[in-house]
Amino acid sequence: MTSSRHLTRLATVTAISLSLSISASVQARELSVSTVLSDAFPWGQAAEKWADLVAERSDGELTLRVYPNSQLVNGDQTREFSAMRSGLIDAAVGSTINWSPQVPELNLFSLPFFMADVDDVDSVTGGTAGEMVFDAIESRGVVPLGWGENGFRQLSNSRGPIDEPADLDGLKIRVVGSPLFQDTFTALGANPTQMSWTDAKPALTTGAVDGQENPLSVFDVARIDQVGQEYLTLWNYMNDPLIFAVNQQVWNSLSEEERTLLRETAEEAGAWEIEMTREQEPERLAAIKERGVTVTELDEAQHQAFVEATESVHDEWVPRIGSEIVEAARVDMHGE
Ligand code: X2X
Repeated sequence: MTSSRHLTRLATVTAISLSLSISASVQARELSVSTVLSDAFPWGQAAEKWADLVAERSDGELTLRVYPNSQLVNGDQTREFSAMRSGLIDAAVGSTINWSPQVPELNLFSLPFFMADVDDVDSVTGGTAGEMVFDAIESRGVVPLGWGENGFRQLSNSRGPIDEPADLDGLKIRVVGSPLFQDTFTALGANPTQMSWTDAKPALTTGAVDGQENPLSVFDVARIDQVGQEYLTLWNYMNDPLIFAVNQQVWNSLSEEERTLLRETAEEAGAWEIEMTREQEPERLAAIKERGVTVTELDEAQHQAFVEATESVHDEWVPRIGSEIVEAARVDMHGE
């Protein structure tokens, strides 16, 4: 081959590969995904898993970029849903609690002592009530795709063991920024203070608050015991499911193939994360005890006292959630 022909071929090859990479970069699309917790926690791992599956199966043509620590909403996790609805963020793996100010139906999961165990949770998310919750989300401009799980939320504090409502009397408890929590902890005689997760750890460290509530995975990974939370009550008062979702306009702009891909991978990543979160709970509890935390479990009578003390929260919130959806959840869990 003469050198000039060689050069021409080289130029052609270069031009072809250049145009290929240009067209690939034109087609490739990146969606932002917001999460509150990073991949040190199962929640963040759920989002990363989703991103991995999408990248793998779309051959890199559709990618998800995870932005943890509520950074896309400047730490204000209760604005995540609005930001997704308005298109400031494309997608999220978010908590039912954090989205409940905009989607009141999501308070279903926060009704105290309504869902007793993971079977109840699965019956609701996989049942009629779960579909109604997804419809409620969709009617507000966001497309829900699948479920994950932050976990059953347990109560910790720095003062002493809690095994009856009177033990909460006057305790300052950090709660998430959803009004239902204000009512639950007020009904229990505590002094609830709403703040974001970003502000929670500093407030626990300085003693500005006496206690908080979060799943075992969060307590364990964030080392909540190291900021003075030495007492932990396992009361399973509510479960905090996660939802994988996408902004409606973004969804409309995707091909049928891409939608199927996003939905299937969200379901898969969610199922993977739910199983992992549940499987890890015993070892997490053991690790927490190992670090010297006093763990209190409630007997039947003690549990019942908490149930009764929070009944007024149901009276107040069932109409706001929608009595049909609450009834549907009851049927999902316990039958007609
Ligand atoms: O803020 C919390 O407590 C957390 C991390 O669990 C949620 O985002 C609901």
